[in-house]
Amino acid sequence: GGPASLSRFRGALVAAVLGDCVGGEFEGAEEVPMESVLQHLNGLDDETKGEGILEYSDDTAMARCVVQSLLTRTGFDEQDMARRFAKEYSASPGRGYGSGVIQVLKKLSSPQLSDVYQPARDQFNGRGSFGNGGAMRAAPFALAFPDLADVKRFARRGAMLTHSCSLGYNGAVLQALAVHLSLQGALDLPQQFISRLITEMEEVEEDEAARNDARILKEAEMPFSDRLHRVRDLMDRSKVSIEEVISELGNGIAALHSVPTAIFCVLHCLQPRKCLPENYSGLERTIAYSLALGGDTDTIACMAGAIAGAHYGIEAVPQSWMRCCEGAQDADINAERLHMLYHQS
Ligand code: 8NA
Ligand code: MG
Ligand code: MG
Repeated sequence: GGPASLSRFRGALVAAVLGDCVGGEFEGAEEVPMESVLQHLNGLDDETKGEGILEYSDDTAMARCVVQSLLTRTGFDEQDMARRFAKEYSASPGRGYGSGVIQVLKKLSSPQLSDVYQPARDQFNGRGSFGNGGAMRAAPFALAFPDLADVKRFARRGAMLTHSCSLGYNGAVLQALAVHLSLQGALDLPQQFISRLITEMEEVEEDEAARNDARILKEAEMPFSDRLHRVRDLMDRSKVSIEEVISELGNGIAALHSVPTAIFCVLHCLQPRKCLPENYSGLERTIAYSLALGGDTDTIACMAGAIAGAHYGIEAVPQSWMRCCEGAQDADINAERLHMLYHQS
């Protein structure tokens, strides 16, 4: 479909869920042979398996709260979103949440709470979390707001409900930007896509608070922009090993070690790759490749899935994968609602 077509919305929201569900199998694994990935994915074609075999985790649980909040409030409402996060956590605490964020989610359910951003600020001795929990649920912001400034602003504020460190919330801004650009068809020109992300993130990271956080954590002055330059360098190379991707970009639970990685996975899989089956669509390649990196596989595949899904559209999503993943049908229905909201505003 054309820019911001319904197919792209459906692809983005559904593929994020698929990435989370199929990625759960390898979460935390240090090494994941491609053979194991392909075996796992081939198993999804098994017709005897019914829907919902693979459960979604915190990534999808929180993204669903973001979607419901944006749709119900027809825009960003931090009180409502915070309430939904807290309610979802208390209803299903076993979805694999990060060990720190659980404290925030418990505090957010307190009726006495006056500032919904305060629990996140209290994390890690007042430094806030730099985990990828804000970024993993950022895609819906790109699917609700057509305006780039809104996408940046609301993705940031939505992430700050749990992640007050700039290395956490700026990961969410980057992820939402990547989905926004992909939705417009920007991945047709990959070089321009990455340059645009670098320009945008350089502006985002000019911020004094961001510079201060980077200094304290002994990161590059503009950590996300720096990593995006590494993504561009890796893109330009004819051969890149999994080990190099991991050492250059990371595969961990920090937003800095996973959002640029997810973006790289999408860019790398725009073309067919020798290590991946020829009959795979670009979207299937992206998810399979994300899993083969190991580490925080569910979250990296979820983020890469959202960006890739916005590019290839729902037609690139295998029906058999969709049938196996909990929440995929809901995501498909919600994508249509977000598409309407996006085109209304
Ligand atoms: P979070 O905010 O609890 O952060 C995740 C972890 O990052 C924390 O538990 C800390 O260990 C560390 N961390 C974050 N900020 C700081 C800081 N300022 N100083 C020191 N340590 C810090 O949770 P989140 O919502 O960001 O969760 C991110 C990931 O955790 C997601 O991938 C999610 O799926 C989940 N998860 C991951 C794994 C895994 O093995 N990769 C396992 C279970 C859950
Ligand atoms: Mg998870
Ligand atoms: Mg994860």
